[in-house]
Amino acid sequence: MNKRALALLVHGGTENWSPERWKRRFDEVCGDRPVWRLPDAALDPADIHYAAVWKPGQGELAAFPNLRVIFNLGAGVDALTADSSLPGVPLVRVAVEDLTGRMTEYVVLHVLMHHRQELYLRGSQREKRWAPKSQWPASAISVGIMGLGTLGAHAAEALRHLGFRVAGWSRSERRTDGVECFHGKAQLEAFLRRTSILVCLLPLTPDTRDILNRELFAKLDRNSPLGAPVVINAGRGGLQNEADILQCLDDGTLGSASLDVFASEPLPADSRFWTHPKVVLTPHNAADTDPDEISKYVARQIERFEAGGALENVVDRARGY
Ligand code: NDP
Ligand code: OXD
Repeated sequence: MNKRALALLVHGGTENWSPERWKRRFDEVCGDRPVWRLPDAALDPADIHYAAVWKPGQGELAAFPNLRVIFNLGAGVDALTADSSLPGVPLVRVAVEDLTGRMTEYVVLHVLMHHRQELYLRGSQREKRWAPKSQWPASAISVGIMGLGTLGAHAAEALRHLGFRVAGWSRSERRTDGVECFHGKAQLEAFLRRTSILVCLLPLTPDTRDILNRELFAKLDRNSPLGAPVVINAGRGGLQNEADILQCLDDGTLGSASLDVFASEPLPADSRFWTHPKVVLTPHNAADTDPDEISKYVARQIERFEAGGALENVVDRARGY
């Protein structure tokens, strides 16, 4: 009997999300399992038992009557949970060492960039100005990470080893060595009051949408050597109120920001974020999901599932992440 087929729906539009590249990798790791890159007019939708997807169109997955499992090819599933016709089968997300390590690199890079006054120093270099300002130690800076899950907990550990005072905020109570842990709405203000560099690694859900807004920024610590606080968002664009960020950078409520994600991606050419002197912008590449690693991860999970084993990293649909 033919192995149950897998449909590949990849709509990222960037080099890492080249559908041809993902198809080649899935063909290699799936052996004799048919892998269909969609759209393909020759496909009978009833043959599809598994779907591996990145930003599928609304309703695309509902076309497969025999679907057993959906594998999201990234960590965040907001593009899927937004689809009201999403089949009620298990939805598996990515939570692997490779992706986690990449996000920690991004977080450490950007925390250090603001802590070590890189925006000022690059400006000095452009102007051939030899004028170092005094530099404080990492221990003078309190970093607060919103989201203490797979990514947040790992980044917290790396920052702690560099000497930063690290706290985290989650939905439920968490304990992480050397990290001051806060949870729930009731503890959010205390978490913000002690935070001078805020890192956001939350998933986008109805509870977290627009959470990064003026009211929240106004509660951050302004008494650190940085002066005005810094925001780093690598979660999702929908977590941030973009008009508030721009206004807060302009009026000094925020000192600077690193933004990897935006409400509209690709970021429109007329966005002020592109040229804002206090913004360090990256094009949603804080942590790429690697086709080599993730195709193997999906193939392994399918083999285990067909052998009667449990799927890993299944999304809790009620929580939305
Ligand atoms: P996890 O599900 O492992 O962790 C999510 C964390 O957020 C948990 O600590 C969770 O709390 C917390 N959280 C969720 N909702 C709330 C809430 N309402 N209030 C307080 N805390 C909340 O996710 P990951 O760490 O794997 O990934 C996080 C996000 O990072 C992804 O959803 C994705 O959007 C983004 N991402 C971005 C990438 C990029 O390149 N820019 C790459 C990869 C991911 P609790 O611990 O109690 O469950
Ligand atoms: C992800 C992403 O969620 O790359 O994995 O944004």
